[in-house]
Amino acid sequence: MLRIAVVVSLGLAGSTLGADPFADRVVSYVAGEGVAAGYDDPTTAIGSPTRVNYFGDTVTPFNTPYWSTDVVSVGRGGSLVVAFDEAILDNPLNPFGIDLLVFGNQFFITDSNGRLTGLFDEGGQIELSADGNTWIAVTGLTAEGGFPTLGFVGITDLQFGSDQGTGPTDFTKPVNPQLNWIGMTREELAAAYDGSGGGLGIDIGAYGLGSVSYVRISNAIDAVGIPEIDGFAAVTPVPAPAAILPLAAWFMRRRSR
Ligand SMILES: [Ca+2]
Ligand SMILES: [Ca+2]
Ligand SMILES: [Ca+2]
Repeated sequence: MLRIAVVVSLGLAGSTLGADPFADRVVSYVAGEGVAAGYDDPTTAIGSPTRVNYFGDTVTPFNTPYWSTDVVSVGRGGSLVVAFDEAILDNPLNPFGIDLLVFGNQFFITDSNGRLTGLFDEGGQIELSADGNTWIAVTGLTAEGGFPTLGFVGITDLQFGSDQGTGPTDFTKPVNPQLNWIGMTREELAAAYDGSGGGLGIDIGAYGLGSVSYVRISNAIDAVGIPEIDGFAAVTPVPAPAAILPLAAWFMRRRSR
């Protein structure tokens, strides 16, 4: 009996079961210059990214969260630091090597035929830290430079988000970073998300980090754009089938005794 209990607890240690995959605490926030009235509540970056916006509309890559109860702005010269209670790990089982997802309120721009032509990205510098003291800058990526949020799978009205599709997307699953979305229709894009809720994917291992507990978003004093931050998520590892099956068979043998 004792032996079984130990095995079960080890099994849970590798998952997010019982733990919140989202940012847990605001460490500091400086609004900076140019922030619109009311968009200075950093607690809007804690917990799950927005699936249904303040007005009851579904969040899609074409209808992103924009109300002050959903997102916080990082103005010119401003910064936001959040902390995770459970450290984000450079787990080799994380899809595409991506360990951390940053959710802003960027959105895709479409042409008159509804095909994707660009991303409306208002920037935001990202830095990572294991201890809250030593920071590593994320290069070549911006806080609003990732895949815009998709709240549900099977949405009919992707443009305006008037329906909630067939079920929630996974905010801990990254979109394939190699996805070439230029020229796609809205429907093709949603299908290519493959159940993911979007977000900017970061491989913390690429920056020499084995774990990250703090994330800082900042904005230069002379920046053109002012980004909005909606949330942060740790990626859920996906064990390879070869690793799962023997373990599952072992559990079934135990249970049948
Ligand atoms: Ca990684
Ligand atoms: Ca924005
Ligand atoms: Ca939010």
